[in-house]
Amino acid sequence: MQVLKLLLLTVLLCILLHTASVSSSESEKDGGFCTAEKSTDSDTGSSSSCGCKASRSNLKSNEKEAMDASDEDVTIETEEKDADEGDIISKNDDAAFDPENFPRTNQMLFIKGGTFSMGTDEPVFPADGEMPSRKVTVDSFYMDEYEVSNAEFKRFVDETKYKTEAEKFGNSFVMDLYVSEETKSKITQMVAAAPWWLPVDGADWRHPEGPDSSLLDRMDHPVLHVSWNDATDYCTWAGKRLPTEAEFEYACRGGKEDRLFPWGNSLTPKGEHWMNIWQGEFPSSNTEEDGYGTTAPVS
Ligand SMILES: [Ca+2]
Repeated sequence: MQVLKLLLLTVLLCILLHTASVSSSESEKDGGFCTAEKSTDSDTGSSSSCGCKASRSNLKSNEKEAMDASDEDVTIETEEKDADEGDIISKNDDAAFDPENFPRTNQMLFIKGGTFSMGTDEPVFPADGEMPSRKVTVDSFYMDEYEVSNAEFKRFVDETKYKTEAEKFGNSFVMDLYVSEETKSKITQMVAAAPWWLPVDGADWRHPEGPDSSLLDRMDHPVLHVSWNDATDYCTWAGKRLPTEAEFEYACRGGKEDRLFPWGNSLTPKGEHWMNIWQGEFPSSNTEEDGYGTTAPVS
C-alpha cells in the first residue's frame, strides 16, 4: 500500500509541478507550491509582502533577502563536473550545495479573488476527471511565484532534519527512460497500469533517478519525490499552506477564460516553446525540443 500511495502522490506532484511550469512562462499569477491567506498582519503592526501568519518570525526578512538576492548571479562550482560519480554524490549530500549560494525562491504574489470557470467540457484526457466546466469562486490569497526548488527544500531539511516519506519507505517511482541500466537491473516489480513508472530503491529528493543520481547542477530545479505529507510539513515550516485545487487552477489560468494556456490556445506561440512538457513518443522517446527532458529551473 505504501508503494501504491507513493506512486499516486508522485504522479500528483508531477502534474502540479508541470502545471506550475506552464504558468511560469508568462502569467503574473503563476502557480506555485505554497499559498497563504490574505492578511494585514495586524498583530505585528506590520504588513509583510506575503501576508501569511508565518510560524517563522524571520519570514519577512527572508523575503527581503530573496529580493536582494534576486539580482545576484547564481554560481555553481563547475569544478565538481570533473569529479567522479561517487565523489559527486558525496559532495551533493554534504555542504557542497549550500542553498545560500542560490537566490531565495519563496517570493509570493497576491492573487485577487474572483469567480472563474474551473475544469473543461472538452477534456483532453477524460479520465483526469476535469469535466464538466463549472463556476467556482475563490477568495484572495497569496501564492508562491515559483515551485519549491531543491535549494529551498534543503533549507527546510537542514533546519528540521526532516525525512521525506520516500526516504522512510526506501523507494519512489521514477520514469524508466531516466533510470540507469544498472539501477534497472535491480528492479523486480512493475505496475501493470503504468509500466513506465519504475519502483526504484534509493530514489528520493536528493537522488531523483535513483542512488546513482544526484542534484548536481539541479539545485535550482523543483524538488521531486515529495509526498503530500512532506509538502504539507514543508508549508507549515514556511508559514504557509498548500493551495487548494481551485486556487491553483485559478492562479494558473492567469485571469483568462476558456484558454488552454495562460497566454492563449497555441501550444507553441510564435513557434516557440513556452512550457516544459514531453515531445516525441510517450513514454519511449522524449526529443526535448523545449530544451528539457525532465525538470526545468524554477526561475
Ligand atoms: Ca520537456
